[in-house]
Amino acid sequence: EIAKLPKETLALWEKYGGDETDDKEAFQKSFIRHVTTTLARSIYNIDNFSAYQATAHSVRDRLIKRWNETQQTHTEADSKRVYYLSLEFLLGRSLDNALLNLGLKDNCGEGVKELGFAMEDVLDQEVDAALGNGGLGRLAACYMDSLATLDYPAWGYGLRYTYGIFQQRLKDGYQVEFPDYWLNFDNPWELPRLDVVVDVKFYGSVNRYTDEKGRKRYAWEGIDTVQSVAYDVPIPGYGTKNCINIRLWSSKPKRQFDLSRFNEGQYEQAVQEQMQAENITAVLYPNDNHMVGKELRLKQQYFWVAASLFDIVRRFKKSQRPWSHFPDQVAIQLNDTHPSLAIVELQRILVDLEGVDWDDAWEIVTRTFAFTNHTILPEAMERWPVPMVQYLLPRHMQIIFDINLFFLQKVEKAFPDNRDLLARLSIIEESTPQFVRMAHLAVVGSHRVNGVAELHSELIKKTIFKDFIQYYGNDSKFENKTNGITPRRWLHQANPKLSELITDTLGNKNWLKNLDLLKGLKSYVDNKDFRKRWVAAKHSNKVRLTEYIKKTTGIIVNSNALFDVQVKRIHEYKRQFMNILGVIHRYNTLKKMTSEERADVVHRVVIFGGKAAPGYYIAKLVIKLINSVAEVVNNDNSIEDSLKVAFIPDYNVSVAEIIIPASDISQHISTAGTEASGTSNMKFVLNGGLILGTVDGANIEIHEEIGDDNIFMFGNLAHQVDDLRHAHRYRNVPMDPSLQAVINDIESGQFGDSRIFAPLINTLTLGQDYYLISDDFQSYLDAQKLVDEAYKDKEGWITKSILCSANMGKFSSDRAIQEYAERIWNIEPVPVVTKKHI
Ligand code: C3B
Repeated sequence: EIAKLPKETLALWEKYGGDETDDKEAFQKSFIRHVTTTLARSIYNIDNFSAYQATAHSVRDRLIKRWNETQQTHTEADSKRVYYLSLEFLLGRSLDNALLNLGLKDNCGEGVKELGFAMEDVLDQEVDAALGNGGLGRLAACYMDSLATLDYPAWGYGLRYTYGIFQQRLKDGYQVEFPDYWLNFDNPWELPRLDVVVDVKFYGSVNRYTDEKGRKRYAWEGIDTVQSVAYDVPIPGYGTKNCINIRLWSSKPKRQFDLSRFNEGQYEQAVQEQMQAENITAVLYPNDNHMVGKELRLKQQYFWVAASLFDIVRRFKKSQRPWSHFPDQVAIQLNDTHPSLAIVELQRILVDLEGVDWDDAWEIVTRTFAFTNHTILPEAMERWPVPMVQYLLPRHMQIIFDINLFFLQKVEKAFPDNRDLLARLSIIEESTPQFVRMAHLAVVGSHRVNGVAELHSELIKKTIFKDFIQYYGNDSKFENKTNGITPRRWLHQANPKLSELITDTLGNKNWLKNLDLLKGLKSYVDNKDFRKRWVAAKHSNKVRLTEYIKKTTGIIVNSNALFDVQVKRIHEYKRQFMNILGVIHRYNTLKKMTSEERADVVHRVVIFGGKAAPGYYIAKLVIKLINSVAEVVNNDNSIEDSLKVAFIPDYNVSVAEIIIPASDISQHISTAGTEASGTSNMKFVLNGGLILGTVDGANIEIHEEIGDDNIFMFGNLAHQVDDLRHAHRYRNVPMDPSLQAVINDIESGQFGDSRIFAPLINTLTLGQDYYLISDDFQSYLDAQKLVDEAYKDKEGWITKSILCSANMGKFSSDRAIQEYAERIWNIEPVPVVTKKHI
C-alpha cells in the first residue's frame, strides 16, 4: 500500500515524522509545545500539575511511537499471542514507570529541572489508576510489565471503570467511602479508539432453524444492544522497545436517543436508557475475595467478554486460517472465574455464527483457554442463579447446559452408577434455584488450571477440585504457577536508594532483568561500607514514611523504632484483628513495666493500612478498633514512646510504594490455608524487610528461599485447620488465657464504649473462632518476642535484611511469566525491531 503513494508524500513523512527522540532538548521542545497547545497555558500560568500533564503528554508521544512499532511487528510476525483477561488491573501511577522503562529518566529529569520544576513534585501530581481491589488486580499489572519486558506478544483485556476502587477516609475512626472519579482530568495514559466499537447484546430469545446443510442451528436475537468502545493503555517493557497493550472497554448507548419516545414526550425515559448503557462500566465492584450476585456485575462480565472475544476473533480471521488453527494462534488466560463466560461465548461464536460442528468447536475452545484460580474461600466462589443467566443470556444458558451434558456423559462412562460424583462435578448446582458454578465451567473449558503458590495448588486439588482430580487423574490439568512481582516497580522505583546501592555493588543494572543476580550481594554481607549504605537506605525510607504518617494522620512516630507493618485488604481471614489484639497485649504489658524495665524494650511503630469492602461490617469494625486502640496508646505518655499505632488511610499502589521499603517487619498472618499466595510478602522481603508469618501461601516458598534464620514463622498448619474448627464447633474449647485477658481489657472499656466491639468479639466466642485466632495467639506472641530479641541485635538484623533481598530472585514476575509462556501458552518472544516512521 505504502509503495503506491506518490514520492512527494513519502518524502514529507520521512522529513517530518519521528521527531520524538529521547534526548533532553527534544523532550523540552515537546514539553513546551504541550503546555502551549494541549493545555493552552503559558510560561506565566503553569503549576506542578500542568508540568505533570506536559511531561506525561511528552512521554505519551514517545510511548505511542513504540506502541505502534510493537503492534506492527506483532502483526507482521503473525505468531501466537496470549490474551490476559482480567476484570481488574491495578496499575497505580504510570509516569515514573514509563520514564524508567523507556530509558528517559535522566534526560527528562534534567529537562524538567531546567524548566523550573522538581521531578519528584511532578510525579506526585499523578492520580493512581486503581481499577482493582487488591492482590489479583495488582498481579495482573505486574504480569503485564513482565510480558512487555520479555518481548512476548500479549494483550490484556479489561474494563475502563469510570470509578475505580473507592477512596477511603476516616471519620471518628470509622472508614467512610468516597467515589474515585479518576478521570476528572484528562488521562494521558490511554488512547481512545472511538472507531473500535463492538455491539454487545443482552436479553431476547433464541430461534431454532435448519441451515442449508440440513443442520439444526440456533440464533440468538438479543434485544438490548450496548456499544463497547476501546481505550488502549500502552504498557512499555523495561530495556526493550516492546510496548504491549491493555484494551479497556467502556460502555456507551447504541443510539443517542430513542427518537420515537422523544417525540411521544417521554424525554426522561429516552435519556434513562442512555444512562443505563453507561452504567455498565461505571463502577468497579469493591469486593475482594467475596462474591456479590448482582445482575449488573454479570452484565459487566458478559459485556467485557463479548467485546474482547469479538476483537480476538476479528484479528484471527484476518489471517484467513482454518478454525482448527485458532489455538495455535491464540492463548487466552482467565484471571479467576470472572471471565469464564468467554468459554461459552467462543463456543457460541464457533457453532452459531461460524457453523463449526459442536465437537470440533469444543476442541478449539478447550485448547485455547487456561484458568488461574486465586482462592479457595467458599464465599468467593462465583455462582450465578440459572434464572438470571437464562434471562440475560438465553443462548449462553443453553450452551452451558449442553457443555455440562456432554461433560457428565463422559464422566458417567468412566464412572458408571456414581450419581454423587456426577452431582458434585456438575457445572449446575441442583438447588432451588439452580446455580451455574463458574469454577466448574472454567475447569471443564480449559486445558490447564493453575493455583498461585505451591501449597495453594496442592490444596485446590484436595478441596474445591477434588472430584475433578478423580476424573481427570492427578497430573493432567492441574499445575502450580507461583506468583511473582515486578522488581522494576517494587524495588527500583519504590526504593531508589537501595536500587542504586545494588547497582553500584553488582556493577550494572542487569539484576533488573534477571533478579537471580541479587545472589551476588551475599558476598558483600560482611562488607562494612556496603552494610552502612544498606542501613542508610532503610533509614531514609523510614524517615520518608514518618513524614507521610505525620502528613496523613497527624501521628508523630520515631523513625528509629522498629516499623511493624500490615497493609492489605481488611479481611477476617487475613487476621488484622489478631494483630491489634496483640498490640493491646503489648500495650498492657508495657504499662505494667517499671521505667527501668521499659528502657530495655524495643520501641515499635505498628502500622496498618487497607480498605474494607463497604458492606463488610466486621472488617469495618476492625478498622474502628485499630483506631480506638491507636487513640489510647498514642496519647499515653506513661509508656514513653515505646509503642505507637497508626492506621494510614486510603492504602493504594502509590502508598504501598512509600510504606513497603520502610518496613522492618511485616505481618502475613492469615489462617493457614486461606491466603492463596500473597504478593506483598514478596515485595517486603525484596526490600530487605523481614516477615512474621503463618505457614501459608507464598510465605512457605519465601521461607524455603531465604532460610530459617531470616523469617519468623508461627501458628497451626493448614492440615490442622479442619480439626481445630471442628473442636470449636462441637467441644467447649477454652480461650487462650492471654487472649482472654485482652478481650477483658476491651470489654472493660479501656478503648472506649465496648458495646461497639461486641459483634467483633462475638466472632471469637459465638462465631466459634472460624479463623482460629485463639489457637494461634500464644504462638503469635512468642514469635513477636523473638522479633524483639532479634531486633536488639542490630548487626544480626542487618545481615538478615541483606540475605532476605539477596535470595528473592525466584519471586520476580519475569520467572512466573516465563513459566506460563512455556508450560501453558506455548508462545515465543517477538522482539521489536525499530521501524522507520512510515
Ligand atoms: C488474591 C489472593 O487473595 C492472594 O492470596 C493472591 O496473592 C492474589 O489473589 C494473586 O494471586 N485474590 C484477590 O485479590 N481477589 C480475589 N477475588 C481472589 C484472590
